[in-house]
Amino acid sequence: MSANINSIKEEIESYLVSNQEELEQYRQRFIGRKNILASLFAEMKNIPAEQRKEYGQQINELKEAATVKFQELIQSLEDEQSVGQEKHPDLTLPPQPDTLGGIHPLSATRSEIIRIFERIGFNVSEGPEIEDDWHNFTALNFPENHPAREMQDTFFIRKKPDIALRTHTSSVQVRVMESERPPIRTLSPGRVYRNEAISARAHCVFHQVEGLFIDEGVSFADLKQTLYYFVKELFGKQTKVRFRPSYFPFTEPSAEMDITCIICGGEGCNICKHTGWVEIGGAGMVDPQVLENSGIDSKKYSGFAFGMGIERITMLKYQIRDLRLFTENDVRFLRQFSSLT
Ligand code: 2U9
Repeated sequence: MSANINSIKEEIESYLVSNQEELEQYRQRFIGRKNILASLFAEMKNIPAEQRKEYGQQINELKEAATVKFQELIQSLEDEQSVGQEKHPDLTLPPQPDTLGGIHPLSATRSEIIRIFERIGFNVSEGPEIEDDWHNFTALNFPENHPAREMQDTFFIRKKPDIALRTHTSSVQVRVMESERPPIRTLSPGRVYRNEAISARAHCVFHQVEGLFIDEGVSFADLKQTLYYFVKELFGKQTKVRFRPSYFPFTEPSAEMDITCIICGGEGCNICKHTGWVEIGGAGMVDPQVLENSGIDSKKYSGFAFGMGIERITMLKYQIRDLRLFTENDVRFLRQFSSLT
């Protein structure tokens, strides 16, 4: 009988399966209801009493070994299936292209504007988005009762002394004027905040780029020539520029800047509301008081400044009709700009 037990033990130890069917055969033979071990248990009554205990122990060990082996066989089949998949990839399949991210259209426009101004000697300056009253308003000649200082126009973080989210990047340029001496030729791109309802044409968070040029003898002619150069570089040689008189607290004289509609070339279309012109920003000669506020001698130095919204420029350049697309992160929109640098 011991020989029989040993041969079953060997059979269990050396058992191999290569599919589910063979696994099921093993289960029926060693684990199932009418398994081979059950017949060994049935033999118990024929075993002499003095050997019965040892015999019982041997069959119990056999039963335990059969169960352990069953788990091992299940595992080996699973391993074989997954290893098989790794080992034998289908080399005839076309490669899966990697999906690469792209430059956001606002970043691309920002970089392009910076590159254009860097070519004529401007550097880039950055500053805090949370500003004090001095740098955002007072140094820039905003009177005490100016509407921009109202809660409905500006996001205040604290009142008295006022701390707010900057409403323009002019605050960065005030900081440059305070810390550097002319000549100053600087560009300040960045995020700004205004308390406005979100729509297709307005947002409470948007991006500006402002420029400041201060030196001896800077004139309105320099302002015009610089912006002519910029517009032709960004929108093409054929684009024309016009200035309309305007008012800002920080510049005098001040102007708003239009370009010939880049869609219809000035003929008149929906984009330019049939006027042939579209507004792209504002500009002016820095008010002498603003220079003095930052410790620059306005008798010796003069300067010009300009500002534009990066969203607006990007919308014109790529004919985007809804500002909200910039922040929705819809890949169907973003993929259209995947070639930008
Ligand atoms: C200093 C002095 C003057 C920056 C300027 C504008 C005109 C202007 C708007 C365009 C569209 C803001 O984004 S927008 O709403 N900006 O019209 N900005 S002059 O003038 C300065 C800046 C700094 C020290």
